[in-house]
Amino acid sequence: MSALRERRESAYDLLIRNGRVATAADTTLCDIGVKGGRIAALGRGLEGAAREIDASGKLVLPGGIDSHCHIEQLSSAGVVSADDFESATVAAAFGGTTTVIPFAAQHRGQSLRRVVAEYHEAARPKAVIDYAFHLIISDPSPEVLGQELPALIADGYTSFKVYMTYDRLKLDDRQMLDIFAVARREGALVMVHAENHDMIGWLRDRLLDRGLVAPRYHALAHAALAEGEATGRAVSLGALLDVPVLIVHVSTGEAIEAIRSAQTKGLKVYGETCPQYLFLTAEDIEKPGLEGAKFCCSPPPRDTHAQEAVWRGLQNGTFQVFSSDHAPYRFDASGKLPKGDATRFDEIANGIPGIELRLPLLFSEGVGKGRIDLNAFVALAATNHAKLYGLYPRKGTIAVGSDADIAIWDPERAVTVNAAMLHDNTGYTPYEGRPLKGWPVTVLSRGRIVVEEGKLLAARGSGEFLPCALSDAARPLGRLQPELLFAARAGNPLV
Ligand code: DUC
Ligand code: ZN
Ligand code: ZN
Repeated sequence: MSALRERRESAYDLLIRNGRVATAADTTLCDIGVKGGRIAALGRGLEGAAREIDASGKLVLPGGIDSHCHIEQLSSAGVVSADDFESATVAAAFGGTTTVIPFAAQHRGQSLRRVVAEYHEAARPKAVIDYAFHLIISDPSPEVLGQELPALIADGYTSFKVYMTYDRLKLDDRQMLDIFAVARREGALVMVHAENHDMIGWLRDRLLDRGLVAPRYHALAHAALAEGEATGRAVSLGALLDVPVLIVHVSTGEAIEAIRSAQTKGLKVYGETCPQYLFLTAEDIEKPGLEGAKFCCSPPPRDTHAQEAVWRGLQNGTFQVFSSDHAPYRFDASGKLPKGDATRFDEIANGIPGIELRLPLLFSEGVGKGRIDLNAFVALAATNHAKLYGLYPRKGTIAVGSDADIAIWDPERAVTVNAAMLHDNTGYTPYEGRPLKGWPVTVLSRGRIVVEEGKLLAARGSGEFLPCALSDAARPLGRLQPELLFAARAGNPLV
């Protein structure tokens, strides 16, 4: 064998040939050469690899990033989600996702550092794809604000979620400002669950007083106005301190308007939405008996007008990211229905599964039906998540030097959703019976084949932790309000 031939044969570990390669920017017919887990070359007619995949007729896309999912998390009401890091990451991979960013969730009184260590212990032996962590802060004590949070941000936990509702998670405006001030100083990104706690509580109590306990009343208590008000307030709190904010799981026109109007003013306000707000409505929660509990999440699915507003928000760039908010609970007393048949709407565990179907749903109904183009799909599925959370360009794109995290999609594959075909541990899917077109058939993580033609090939524990960098998205505008400028002159250390 000549020296030249030997050199050619060892050029790549893997070649993906003849696929239509799409990024958030463009679509090209080309080959991808992978070496040492990274993309080593993009071009036509690449040669010399130990293994080749023929992607003729297929789409070759960056693996998805699901930056909002709850895995092995104990809810604030004490219910454990159905998936562990193995079942959740396997399900994610089968749906074309190669990175997840779940939460290390602090309950009141807990040390954030300890919480993070526990989530690592849970994830390390089980994850089959790569993962980072956001923090959930429910107890912004002086210790958390002054020491734990800055140290954790420096260690690669550069985003955190705060809640404006839920009895055991809710922060008041003052606590939110305390956390925003730390985010500003350290360069971290704040994610906000925006619903007005008192509006929801007031409505809930009126409904319960009247004996109205069925799941359908969950959607009534979580009024669209409660989400709109809290979204506007979160935007104002961010503007007061010149802190970028990301409003998560946006479901309604009122909230979309608040986000859009802030963006129009030039504020760094970002939006996330999820499959449940495009593909479900409050009518699903009205299903007979307790069946509607399968569709209860917060905020709840709303009506077809809200669905249209969410589609428009995806089309006009109000939303940067499309995540699952995967929060799976089994349909029994261990999960959704803590009091069995006697469970009232306000006792139902909030959350629905979606980690595997997130991208097939958006591809089929978005790209397939001409609502968004393929490059917008890639941005919403992967690239923008990596940019917002400090993982770009290692993750979220197909470029020389990036990790070879790739999903090869058959755009013609027809699939009818049923719970038995999915890989999570929920036991049901809210999307049962949906006909979809387009499916990820081969999924690679750092060049390793994780899923191929319906088979899992990656080993438990082969996923790696990803520390996140600070992102440009989280950098303040530098436009201080007069009140804050005054405080800064007076030497306020938070400014
Ligand atoms: N709402 C949340 O805030 N988190 C998990 C699921 C849900 O419905
Ligand atoms: Zn939330
Ligand atoms: Zn959530």
